[in-house]
Order: sequence, then C-alpha cells, then structure tokens
Amino acid sequence: MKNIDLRSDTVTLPTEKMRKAMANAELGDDVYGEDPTVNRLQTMAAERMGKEAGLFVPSGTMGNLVAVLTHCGRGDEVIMGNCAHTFIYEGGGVAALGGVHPHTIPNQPDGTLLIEDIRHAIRADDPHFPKSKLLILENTQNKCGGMSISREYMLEAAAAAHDAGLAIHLDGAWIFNAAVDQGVSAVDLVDMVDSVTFCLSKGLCAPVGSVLCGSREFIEEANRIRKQLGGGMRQAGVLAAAGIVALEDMVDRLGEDHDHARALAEGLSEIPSVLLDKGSPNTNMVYIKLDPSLGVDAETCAKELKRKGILVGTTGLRHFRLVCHYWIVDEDIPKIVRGFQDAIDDLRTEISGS
Ligand code: TLP
Repeated sequence: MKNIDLRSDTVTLPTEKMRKAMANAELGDDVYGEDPTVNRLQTMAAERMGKEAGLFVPSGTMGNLVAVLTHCGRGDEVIMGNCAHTFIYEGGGVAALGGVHPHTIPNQPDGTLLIEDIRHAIRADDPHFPKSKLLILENTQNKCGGMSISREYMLEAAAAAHDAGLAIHLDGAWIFNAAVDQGVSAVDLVDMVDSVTFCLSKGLCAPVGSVLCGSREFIEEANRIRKQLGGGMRQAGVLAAAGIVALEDMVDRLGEDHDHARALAEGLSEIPSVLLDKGSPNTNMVYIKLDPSLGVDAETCAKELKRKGILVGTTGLRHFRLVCHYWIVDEDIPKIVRGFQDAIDDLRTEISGS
C-alpha cells in the first residue's frame, strides 16, 4: 500500500521530466560562475521575482540566513513575527552565526504583523539599543495556516520599514502559492521588498534548492556570504535543472493543491471530533485539532493513522498540519477523511474498553 504523505510538500519527489533534465544538464563549476544551468535558473528566478539577480542556495534556511547576514552586521536587530520560520525553525542561525538580534512581534491570525507593532518595534537611535536594520515578512505564513498575504498589506508593511530606513526580506518559501491563491503574479507580492527567498523543493517538486533574489549589488555580497557558509556548490546545474522545470511546469498547477486542501478541510470538519484550527485553508495547508473531549492526543492519533498508511505532522498536543501537494490526488481525499474517521473510532473503542 502506498503511503499518503501529508507531513509537508517537501516530501515531493522530482518528476520524470525533472529527472531527465537533471541527467542531461549542461554543467560547469558554479563557484567560478560557470555552470550554465545554474546561471539560467538564477536569471529565470530573478525575472519571476522582478529582481535584478538571483542566487541558487541549497535550502530555504540558507537563503534566509544569507539574506539576513547580507543585510545586517553583528549587534544589528531584525524584526520578525513570533511565528516566523526564521524565528522558530532555523536553529537560531541569525543569532548563532551572525550575532544578529531577533526582535519578535506577534503574528496575527491572518499571518500579518500589525503595522503599529512594526513601527513601535523599530528602535530609536540610542546607544542603549541594537540598530534596527531589517524586517522579515513571510508569505504564505506557514504557522498561521499557510495564509496568503495581499499586496496591499505588503506595501503598507514595506512602507513602515522603509520609512525608518530598514530593509525588508521576504521569506517567500511558498510565494507562488500566495500568488496563485490571489490570482496575481509573484512580482506583485514582492516588488516592494529588498530581497526574497523562494523554495523550489516544496510544492514545486524539485529535489533540492531555493533561490535568493535581490539587486545585483545585494546578490554579489550574498554570494560571498553563501561561500563563507559553505554553500558554494560546484556542478550544481544537476540540481538547478530540476529547478528550471519546477518554475516552468509546476507553478500554474498549485491551485490543484489548494482545491485539495479545501476539500480535505471540508471532509474532515464533518467528523464530530475534528475542528479546523485556522479556518478554511487559503492555500495548500490544513491545520486541524481534535476536540479535547475525545481524550486522544495528536501523537497517538498520528501513530494510528500511520498504521493505516497516512502520514501527518503534529503541531501541538491535539493539533495537526496536513499539506497537500503534487503527489496527493483526488482519490486520496476521501481516503484521508475515512482514515481519520477510522483512527478516531478505533481509538475511542480502545479507550472505552480499557
Ligand atoms: N518548512 C518546512 C520545514 O520546516 C520542515 C515545512 O515543512 O514547513 N521558510 C518557511 C516559511 C518554511 O516553512 C521553510 C521550511 C523554510 C523557510 C526552510 O526551507 P528548507 O527546509 O529548504 O530549509
């Protein structure tokens, strides 16, 4: 039985077309800037983001770290949401490796940061304080529910930061999901930021990699920092080739994942003990929780689901995240709903029998 894997869209495998492109990629040494396939991907990525240049990096985490270290020096401060991936899930890299001080403000349920909180967080010029240098935004906002954030909000937040002389980096790991959700081009959501990272290895199915985009001058400096971090790759065109296919073929279909997420949320919310945790999905993520009266925790339920061939991520005591992607097809949706119903019924029987 094939597992239905909803833990993340990072589990997506490269498509046949990607594998062929990887096998046939024209290669060179990218640290010399001589890998034609990497160069092509970087040019394409920069065009898709409306920026002057792009830099291929091994992961979203490295892309964000390189961006922060390019924008900030030791003792500078970066403002970000308390639910930001850069704050919670990147090993504290900006502080550990860059001596950059994270200053968090609350993410709102819709994934945004209040503009007044941004303005208030920016430090006055006073030797007691670190220097506020950078604002990080995240679109879609993963932990708030894969929330897609509008151009209007992005413009307002960018103005708040720029007015005070801060730069803005966008963690756009899922920026194409946001663009597809809103029926706009990714450029519309990123033309106000100074740098943006997006991931090829999530819903776009490439096996490895992200691209950091910004001005030519910014990317030249970012290239130096990537090298410092050990991210200079040699014949990286093998990987970039899959990234090119990802950009060409996999962006326009992301709406299917969003439709699946909505159908899944609808089906699951009909199970009496299952509640939608973050409302109806904007994009490809479904966050749910179990009613406490069920007396079952998420880990136990996830183990039961695994026995039934369904892999899910747990995000709290009774909470789950289910991510739809290319390898989740129409027929899987009723199977997942039935799997949850059966797992809950089995666990309820177990509890009442014990
Ligand atoms: N997100 C992954 C991992 O945390 C496992 C996931 O499944 O949610 N920015 C955002 C908003 C992200 O969610 C992620 C990864 C990254 C950056 C980092 O990307 P990678 O995993 O390529 O370092």
